Amino acid sequence: MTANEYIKVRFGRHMDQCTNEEIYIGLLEYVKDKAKDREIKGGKKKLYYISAEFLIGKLLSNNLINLGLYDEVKAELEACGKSLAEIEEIEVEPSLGNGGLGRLAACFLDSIATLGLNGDGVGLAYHMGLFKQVFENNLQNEVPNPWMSEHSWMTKTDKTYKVDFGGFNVQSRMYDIDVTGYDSVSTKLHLFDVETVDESIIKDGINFDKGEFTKNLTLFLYPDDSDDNGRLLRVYQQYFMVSNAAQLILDEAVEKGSNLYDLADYAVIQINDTHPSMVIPELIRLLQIRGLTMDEAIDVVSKCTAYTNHTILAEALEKWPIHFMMKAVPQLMPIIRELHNRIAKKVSDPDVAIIKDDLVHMAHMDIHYGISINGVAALHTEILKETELNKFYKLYPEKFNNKTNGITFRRWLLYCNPELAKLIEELIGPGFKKDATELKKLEQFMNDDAVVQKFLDVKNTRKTVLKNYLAKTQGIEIDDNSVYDIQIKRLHEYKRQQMNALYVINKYFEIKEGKKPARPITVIFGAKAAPAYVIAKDIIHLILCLQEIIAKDPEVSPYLKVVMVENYNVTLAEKLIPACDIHEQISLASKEASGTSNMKFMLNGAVAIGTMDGANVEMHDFVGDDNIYIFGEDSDTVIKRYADASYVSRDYYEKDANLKKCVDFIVSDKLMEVGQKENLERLYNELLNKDWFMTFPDFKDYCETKEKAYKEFENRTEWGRKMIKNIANAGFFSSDRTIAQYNEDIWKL
Ligand code: GL9
Repeated sequence: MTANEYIKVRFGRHMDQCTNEEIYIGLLEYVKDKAKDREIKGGKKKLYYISAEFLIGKLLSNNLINLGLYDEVKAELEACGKSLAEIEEIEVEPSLGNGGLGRLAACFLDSIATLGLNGDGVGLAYHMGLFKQVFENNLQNEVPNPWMSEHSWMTKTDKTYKVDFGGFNVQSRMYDIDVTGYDSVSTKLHLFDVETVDESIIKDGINFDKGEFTKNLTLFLYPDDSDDNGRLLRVYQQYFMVSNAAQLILDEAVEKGSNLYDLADYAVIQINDTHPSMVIPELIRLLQIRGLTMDEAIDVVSKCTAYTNHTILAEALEKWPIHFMMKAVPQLMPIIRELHNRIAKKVSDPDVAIIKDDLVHMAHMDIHYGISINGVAALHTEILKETELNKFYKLYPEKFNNKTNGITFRRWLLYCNPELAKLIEELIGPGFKKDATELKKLEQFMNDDAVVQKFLDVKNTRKTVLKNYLAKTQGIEIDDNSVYDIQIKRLHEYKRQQMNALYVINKYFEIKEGKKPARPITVIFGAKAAPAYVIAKDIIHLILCLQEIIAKDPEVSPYLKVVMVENYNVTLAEKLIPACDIHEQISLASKEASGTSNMKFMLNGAVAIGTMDGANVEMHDFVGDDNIYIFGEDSDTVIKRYADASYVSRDYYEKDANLKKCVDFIVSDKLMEVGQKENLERLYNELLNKDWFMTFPDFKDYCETKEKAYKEFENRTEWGRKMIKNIANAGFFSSDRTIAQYNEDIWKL
């Protein structure tokens, strides 16, 4: 049945008689039906990818592409005067993730289904997602981001579980989202919700009563954890997620014939960051209830779990106070103590203990009791082995492995940049759609100027698409003849948006002094700041203030434009990335575990300016010095600076007059005209007295490297060759490669 016929049956009317809403609902159901036809006939062993975040983005087009229906449906719609792009606007993007970690989980699900692997995602159905960002008076405000509606990708199942907390229990329900593989099977993302959740307790912005756990459990992702109830809520959420996952895993294994002693033949669990770590004691607990001894249960579970580390920042390596655990999940504490004691008997070093100073170290539990621990890029894994987790590496060298991140080329090329996909297909045929390494064949065209011009033309087309999109959706005007310089990622000091902002100030002064750039520059930012992360919000404030004063300055605005897009999300990324000329990957070396937008930009023919950090290092290995702009101190230097505590930001400020001038501008009268004194002074003082992520030592090199990049951008043909070199070498960064490696080394499905 075609979509048109399906809709006719559903609504009793031909497509051209239906509203866009009706067509959207019809297509949604049509796709669900088609996905059902392809449901994987599972083998014995199954992967459960448990994650607090799944940043899935809109699904309609993605699913149509993966099901091979995209062109057909698009044509059907066009035949009756409708446009898929307009229908797509009806879909609301769920904000079930914060950044790379959540988007990675979504790319992984796509690749798992595409490779035909028996694996499902497990997470939570947050009603309001993270939050929706709105700007007011140059400040970030947060409001709820509801996305569930009667007609959505979620299908209500009849699976419900009881989850016990200290002093009360709740009833859960499982909702499923189909995950369609590209020309392959479909699998599932299971999202659990609480039957008693109550959206009406949300008041002004994203505030709600944090103590009403039965009502608030699945309202938000990462609720504010600046007080005890907020932190407790996170423990409740995590336990709710893993208790449901554990019950589901055991049910499914038993259904397939497991006697539970052989659970590892039926299930392997990937623990995505430490949020799902409690799945280990929870499974042990449930196995004991089902008749295994503690010894047996520990033995069984120790063969089933694997842990991925996504960061070396201490703030993200969760440690929960015992008194929280006793309050929220008292049934787990005896098991966690037992797990702790067994290790303590063998290894006396408190640094590797599970319980230390009355805190439960979640990552430590994962490492001792799992089969694998992996980092997410080569450099990151080395840092884990040599420094952060060195003591664990010495204990279990065989458990450590690297899995460099990847992205799905379906969403990040075929869907978001059809013009580029078409050009590539014309040049090397369609094989790259299934085997990303075939992109390498593009290198043969690097010296063919006519072909190079075609890549430049596609880029220009996409720049105009972005220009029109921003005008329409955000009321922002940009010049598509300018160079687009883009930094999009969570707002965090280690990612150093503040350094990019200082560069903007530097350029503002240069223009004022008469040094005009060869071509206008458009600096685009997109970032949400965690609601309780004060300095991150101050950095957003600075950027928005710069945007305003530069736009109002007739001397500067013809040459420089700053744009901070509102509510940066997957949908915006899909428009920004294909249009980008230069992308900013400027984290302090050693701090960005991998980065994944870097890969998306590379695939879309943008050139990076970046530090030797995360996956940038591997990108550099592939394309060489001429095709990526590397600057700044390397990770060894940075790690030494931290170790000997030798960094004093003020020394740099005093010695470098240009840097001083840029930093001082943050608290100048000019900025105070549009900004808030409190925020700007706080940021200024932070940089001057701390600058924990060392922007000042890299600033000069950063400015000079950007000048070089802008200059080389003017040699259009040479630039086009750089673009091709980047696209041709992006194949390694397909999540199909990453997932194949996970399966070969860890999951063994
Ligand atoms: C992150 C890292 O910061 C990124 O460098 C990495 O690419 C991704 C995926 O591995 O993981 N770690 C982390 O905690 N987040 C990351 O993005 N956080 C969020 O997304 C909230």
